[in-house]
Amino acid sequence: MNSRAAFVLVLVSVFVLLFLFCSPSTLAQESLTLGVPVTGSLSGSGDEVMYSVDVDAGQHLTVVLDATEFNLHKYELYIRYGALPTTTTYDARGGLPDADQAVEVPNTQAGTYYVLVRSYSGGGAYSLVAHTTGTLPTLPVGTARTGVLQGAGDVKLYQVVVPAGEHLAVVLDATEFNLHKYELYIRYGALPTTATYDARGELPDADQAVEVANTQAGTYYALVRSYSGGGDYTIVAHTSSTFPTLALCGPRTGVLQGTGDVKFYQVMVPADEHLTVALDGSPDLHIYELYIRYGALPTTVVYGDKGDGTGADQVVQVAPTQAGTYYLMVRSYSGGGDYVIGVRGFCYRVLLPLVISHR
Ligand SMILES: [Ca+2]
Ligand SMILES: [Ca+2]
Ligand SMILES: [Ca+2]
Repeated sequence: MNSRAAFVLVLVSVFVLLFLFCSPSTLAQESLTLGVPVTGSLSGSGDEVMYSVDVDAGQHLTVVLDATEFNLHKYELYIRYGALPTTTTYDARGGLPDADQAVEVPNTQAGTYYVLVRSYSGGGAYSLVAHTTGTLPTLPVGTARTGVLQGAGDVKLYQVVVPAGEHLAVVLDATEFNLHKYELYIRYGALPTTATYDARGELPDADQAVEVANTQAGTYYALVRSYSGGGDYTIVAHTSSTFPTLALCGPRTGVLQGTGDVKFYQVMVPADEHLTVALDGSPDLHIYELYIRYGALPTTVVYGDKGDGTGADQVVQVAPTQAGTYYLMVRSYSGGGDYVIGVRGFCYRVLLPLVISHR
């Protein structure tokens, strides 16, 4: 073999080896077990890690990437059935702006899906988990769950299963740092993103609520995101049967943790009444707010009436009422403490004549 032929042979060998090493089909894949997170890390821009997950047919498969540091880096997440995805060939890709991502396959084929985790910019540690409906975190109606947002850009996902025709409300209550800014999105049948959703919370701080006035039967997905800051929270899904209710007779007590904290109530009334709801807060030098709205949760900008007291005590009124449900929001503008909230006068005017007339 002359030196020229030897050189060509070496060159060909190098290309074959390079092809074998760099071809995606030879990238090592860690296999994911449904519901079991694995940890990994991206070393920097362009770094890629491949995973595989085996599923049965007809599942709603969700793969969730949760950067455990540097949530504001930009990562990408791709999924593909039966073959390795690339940045240009895939079945689905994550649609969130930062590091935390999720992809889903609404109706799986039986077999193996391949998942590509990629850094668009930056690197750091993450956890990755594949879920089907049986393992994705669930909000059972009426039962609060606790969670943590690590900091700006961190994302958590939940599913809520409801029958048709319910008024669904998902309430996020930061249990610390109420003045951080959190976001809450909801979507029917598919994961919401910050750009694609059915409804989003509109309160200015951490505490948020989203609602669906008249549900479809099936699964809603809720996305909690930190716009800035992090901390502990509780999250709960309510339908009208579990939403905190103000009785027409008898007040309720509650607590505002501090500035920015929010609590909600519903009150059901007949038509053509004069509804007065009074908040007696303490200490009186704190400033609390009270909002009321018919048929939907009030926000700080959309409401039927707002109390105009100068301290912790507030009153809202509606006259004449529409038949149905009014929603109340108690909010701390400054400070925190105990309060009593109740419907004023209704017991006497509505229920006493009923009692008398039945004698
Ligand atoms: Ca994260
Ligand atoms: Ca709160
Ligand atoms: Ca008071």
